[in-house]
Amino acid sequence: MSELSSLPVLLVVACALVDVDGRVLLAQRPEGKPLAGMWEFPGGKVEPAETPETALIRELEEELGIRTQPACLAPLTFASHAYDSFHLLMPLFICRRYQGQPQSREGQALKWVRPRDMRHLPMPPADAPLVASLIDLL
Ligand code: 9L3
Ligand code: MG
Repeated sequence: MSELSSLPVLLVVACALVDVDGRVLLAQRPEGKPLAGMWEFPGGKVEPAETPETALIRELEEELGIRTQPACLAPLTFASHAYDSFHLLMPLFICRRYQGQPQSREGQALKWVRPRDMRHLPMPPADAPLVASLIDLL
């Protein structure tokens, strides 16, 4: 892990949603947001009084319309990346059991990608180094 800079820390949580063929769902950041066009693991900011797990369950329902439970989320690895104005800490959970079919609820494009094919996609600098752990696992 890299050392923490003096920047404010932003705690974000992300998910590798895995299908029966070992593909993982990526979401494309929409126009108008920072890092627009990049393919990321779905997730978002951990709000005050949330745990990473409860934040991720909320984000997955808001962004994809799926439901899951803490017991279905396993911690895999985490990102630590200094952006210009904040330092992002982002645990990545893996989830194979959820209810519903992921749908784009916020206008973001979605696609299922094999981890080894992710290196051909533009990913945010925090997300890209996490792919190695998925390649090892899946
Ligand atoms: N971020 C990076 N990778 C991800 C996620 C979900 C988020 N897989 C970064 C992008 C933003 C910050 O975290 O700089 C906050 O995310 P958002 O609230 O703009 O989606
Ligand atoms: Mg988000």
